[in-house]
Amino acid sequence: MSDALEAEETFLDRFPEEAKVVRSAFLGSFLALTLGAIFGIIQTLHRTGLFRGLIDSTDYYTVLTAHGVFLVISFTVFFLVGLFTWAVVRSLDRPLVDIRITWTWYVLMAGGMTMTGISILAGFTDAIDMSADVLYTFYAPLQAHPLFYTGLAVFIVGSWLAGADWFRTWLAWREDNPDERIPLQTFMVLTTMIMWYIASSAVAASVLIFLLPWSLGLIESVNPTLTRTLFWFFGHPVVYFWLMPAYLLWYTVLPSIAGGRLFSDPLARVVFVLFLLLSTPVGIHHQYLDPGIAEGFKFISMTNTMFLLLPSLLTAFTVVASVEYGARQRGGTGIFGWLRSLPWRDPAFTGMMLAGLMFAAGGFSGMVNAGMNINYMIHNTIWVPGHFHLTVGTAVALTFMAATYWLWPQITNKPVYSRQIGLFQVVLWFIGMALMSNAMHAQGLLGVPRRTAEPEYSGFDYPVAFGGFEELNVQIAIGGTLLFLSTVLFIGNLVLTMGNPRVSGLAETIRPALSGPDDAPEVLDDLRIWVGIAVTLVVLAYALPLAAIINDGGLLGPGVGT
Ligand code: HAS
Ligand code: CU
Repeated sequence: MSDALEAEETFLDRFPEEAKVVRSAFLGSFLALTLGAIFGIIQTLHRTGLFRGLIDSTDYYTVLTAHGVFLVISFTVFFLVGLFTWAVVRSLDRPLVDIRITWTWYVLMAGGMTMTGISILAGFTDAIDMSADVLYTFYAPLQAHPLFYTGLAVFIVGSWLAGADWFRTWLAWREDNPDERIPLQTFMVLTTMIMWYIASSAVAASVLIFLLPWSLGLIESVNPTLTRTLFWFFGHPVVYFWLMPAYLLWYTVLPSIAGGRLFSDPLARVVFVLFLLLSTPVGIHHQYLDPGIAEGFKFISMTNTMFLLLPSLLTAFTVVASVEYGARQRGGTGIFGWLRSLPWRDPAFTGMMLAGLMFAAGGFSGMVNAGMNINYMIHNTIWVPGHFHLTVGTAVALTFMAATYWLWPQITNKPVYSRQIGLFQVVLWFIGMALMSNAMHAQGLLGVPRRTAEPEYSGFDYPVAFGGFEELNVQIAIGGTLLFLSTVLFIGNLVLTMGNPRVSGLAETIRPALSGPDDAPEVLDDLRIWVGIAVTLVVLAYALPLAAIINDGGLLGPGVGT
C-alpha cells in the first residue's frame, strides 16, 4: 500500500464496512474496561482495611473474578480482534473475504462473553442460584456454573473463526500477489494467531472434556493437577496474545508517530517467529510449586522461559532505535538530547512510551518470577499481581488506550475531543501504576498473600511505618484510585469524541521500515516450517509431564468430588 494513498484516506473512507467491525470490537472492549475498572477500585479499597464496608468479604472473590475476566479476557481480546482486523485489512489493502463471517465471529464472541459475564455477576445475588467465583485462572478444584464455561467455549470458538477470517483474507491476497512478501502487520497477526490456536487448544480441551461435564454433573470428579497444567499450557501464551497487539503497535505505529521509521522489518519478523516458537513450552513456570510435576520438567520450562526473554529484549532495542531515528529526523542531537525532540504532547506517543518504560520494570519482575529458586519467595504473594499490572495492566492496557487516540479518528473520521485530557490521562495511569505496583511488589516481599479478602494484619492502631505493610496498603489504594480516575477520563474523553462531527483530513501515514521486508530471508515467511517447529517444541515440553500427571492421578483424578 502506498503512503500517498493512506495520507489521503482514513481507514473509514477506504473500508467503511470493516471500520464498523473495528469500532464494534473497540466498543465491546471499552465496555469491559469500564466494568473491570469499577471492580478494580472496589477491590483495591477493600484490601486497605479502611473501606471494608464496601462489600462483604465473601463477595470479594466475585469482585476479583469479575475484575480479572472483564479486563484480561474481554477488554484485551476485544481490542485485539478490532486491531487485528484493522491491521490485516490495512496492510493487505483489501477488504475481508466475507463480512458476514466477520459479523458471525463478532456475535459469537460477544454472546459468549455475555454468558460468562452473567454467570459471574449472578454471584452477587442469592436470588439466582448461579455463581462463578473461580477467578480468571479457572482451573479445578474451584467450580463454576456451566454457563461460565459454555460462554468461554463460545468466545474461544469465535476467536478461532476470527483467525480463520484473517487467514482467508491473506490467502485471497496471496493468489493475487504470489511473489510478494507478507506485509509486516499481516505477518504479525498470522504468527500470533497460530500461537493462539496451539495455546487455546489446551484450554478448550480442559473446558470441554473436564470442567464443563464436571460442572454439569456428567462426571464425578476431575484431576486438578491436569486441569491446572492444561490451563497453564494456555495461560502463559495468552499473556503474549495480549502483548503481541501492543508490540504490533510499537513496531508499526509508534515509529511513525515519532516521525521516524521502523529500524528493521526483518528483525520484527524474527521476534514474532520466536514468540510463536517459545510462548507455549514454558507454561510450567506457573507451577514451580505444584506437587506432582517432576523438578526436571520444571527446569526445562525455566530454561525455555529464559530463552523467551530474547524477543522482548530485541524489541526493546528495535523500538527504542526506531524512536531515536525519528527524533534525529526531527532535529534531535546528543547522546540523550534527542529525547527532547520527541512529540511528548501527543497522548498516543507518550502513552506508548510510558507503557514501554513500565514494561522494562515488568519484564524485570518477570525474570525474578521465572527463576525456579527465587520464585519460591514470591509465588502466591501480591508480588505477582504487581508483576502483571505492569505487563498486561500497563504495557498492554496503556498502549491500547494510547493507540486509541491515534486509531479512533481513523475509524470514525472524528477528531479526539481533547488531546490535553488524553495526555493527562496516560500520565495519570503511569503515576497510579508506579505507586500501586511498586507497593504490591514490596508487600509481596514481606510475604503478603495475593487473592485474599482478609490479609490478617493489624489496623491503624500503631504508628504507620514508611515501607511497612499499612503504608504500602495506602500506596496501593492511592495508586488504584488514580488508575480508576484515569479510566474515567479515558472513557469520558471517548464518549465526548463520539459527539464530535465527522471531518476530513485526519488520515495518518505509516511509513515503511528503514530495512524493508526484502532484506528478510524468505524462509521467515514460510509459516508451515514455524508451525512444525512450534508443535514439536510443545510436544517435547508437555508430552511427558502430561503422561506422568495422568498416570499418577488418573484422567478424572483421584476422586475430588463435585
Ligand atoms: Fe508474567 C505470572 C514470567 C511477561 C502476565 N505473568 C504472570 C501472571 C500474569 C502475567 C497475568 O516465570 C499471573 C498469573 C496468575 O494469575 O497466576 N512474565 C514472565 C516472564 C516474562 C513475562 C519471564 N507476564 C509477561 C507479560 C504478561 C505477563 C508480557 C502480560 C501481558 N510471569 C512469569 C512467571 C509467572 C508470571 C514465572 C508466575 C509467577 C508465579 O509464581 O505465580 C517475560 O516475557 C518478560 C520479558 C520482558 C522484558 C522487557 C523488555 C522491555 C521492553 C521495553 C522497551 C521500551 C520502550 C520504551 C518501547 C525483558 C520491550 C522506552 C522508553 C523510553 C523513555 C526510552
Ligand atoms: Cu508465564
